[in-house]
Amino acid sequence: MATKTSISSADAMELEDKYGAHNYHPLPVVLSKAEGIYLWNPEGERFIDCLSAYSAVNQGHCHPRLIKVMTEQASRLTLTSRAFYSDALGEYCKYITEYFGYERVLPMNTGVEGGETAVKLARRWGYLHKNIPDTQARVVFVEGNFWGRTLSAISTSTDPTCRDGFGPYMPGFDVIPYNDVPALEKALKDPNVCGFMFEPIQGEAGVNVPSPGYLQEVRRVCSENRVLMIADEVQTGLCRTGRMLCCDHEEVRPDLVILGKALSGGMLPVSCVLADSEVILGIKPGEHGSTYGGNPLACRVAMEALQILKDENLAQRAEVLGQRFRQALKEINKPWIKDVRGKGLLNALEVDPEAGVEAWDVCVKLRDNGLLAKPTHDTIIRFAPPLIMTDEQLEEALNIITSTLESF
Ligand code: IF1
Repeated sequence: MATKTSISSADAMELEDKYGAHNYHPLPVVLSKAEGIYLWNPEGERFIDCLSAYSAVNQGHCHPRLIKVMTEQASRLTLTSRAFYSDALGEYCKYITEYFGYERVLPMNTGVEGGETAVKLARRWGYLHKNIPDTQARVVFVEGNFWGRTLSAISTSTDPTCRDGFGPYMPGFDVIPYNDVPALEKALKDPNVCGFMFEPIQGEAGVNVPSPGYLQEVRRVCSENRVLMIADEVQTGLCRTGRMLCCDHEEVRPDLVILGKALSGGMLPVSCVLADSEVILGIKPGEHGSTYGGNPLACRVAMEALQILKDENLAQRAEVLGQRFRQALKEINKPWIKDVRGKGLLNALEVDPEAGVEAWDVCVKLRDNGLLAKPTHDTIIRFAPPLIMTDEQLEEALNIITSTLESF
């Protein structure tokens, strides 16, 4: 049971409203305790988490193994900066590169820092290995992309909410349609293109699953044009879609893989770029980094978070549970349900905007019935529970979702 905290939900929301930036519009629910798939508010009410902090807690909230490792390391050594060595970073680099089959890793903190790092690595590779004239390197992105909130990231965005009012924008980026191989072939013919960065399933855009074979075609076109294939697996990676990496669904090996979110199982921000030496060693000492990048606490927690994914067979669990989830939602016969789609436990229900049912209202009702999900782009409800969910817990969640959807 949740322990009573000193502040009420109402007070917590009021304080945030009065003293905080208004850069979010959260669902009106306050969380004060979490364990596994469950969240509690200060009043002790329990909810099933179907967002997983946007896929950052694939291992479940407050996983005991992560708490143990984090507590032990935190009481020993948390941060050295990269001015000195630590006894954890080398071990972590070996572990994670062998885990994913890449030669090297560049450790950062947030997912968007991983994306920025990937763009810098690709541009540098273009100058060193593709003879692109200095400052002329281009990276191609896709419509509907989301890779964070920095000025580079929003410079590639096609979402006015992310982009408008923050110009001027980063040059050297092109945007083409997603899931469009002819458009990719045309764009990558430009000899100044050094990289193509994309999500193997677009999360924020609304769980956009590309056509079967798209990932293999991306691999082919990138290889044929000597363009680095950069997979942003910050949200789709780490077992979320039913494979260790989403690109594994088509046995495709990107040149760069960006990881974040569940890389720490929700303990602290940990991200990285995985690639081979020709790419990663393009950045020389002192040319890139961050205060916390590769800190000992992050290294130990990330190794444990990755080990849990394997020990608890979470890719297979996501695959099996996801199939059951989509099958159950597809059986709900409502005219306002436009689509149910996804892979593994990254799923979405799309509401028909003409049908007079608001996704927000559905999410508020789900909250009242004890389950938390959040709409994206007004009409799409993303369902992404922690991957550790048991069969019984899935049925519990489906009972709540089904009864709630039936009530609209
Ligand atoms: C917010 C969205 C999800 C990501 C992918 C990189 C990043 C993200 C594929 C950057 C981050 C987060 C950001 C957070 C909400 C959430 C989100 F709705 F914004 F788009 F998940 F879909 N690549 N996504 O999804 O990672 O720097 O945040 O660690 O900004 O509201 P980050």
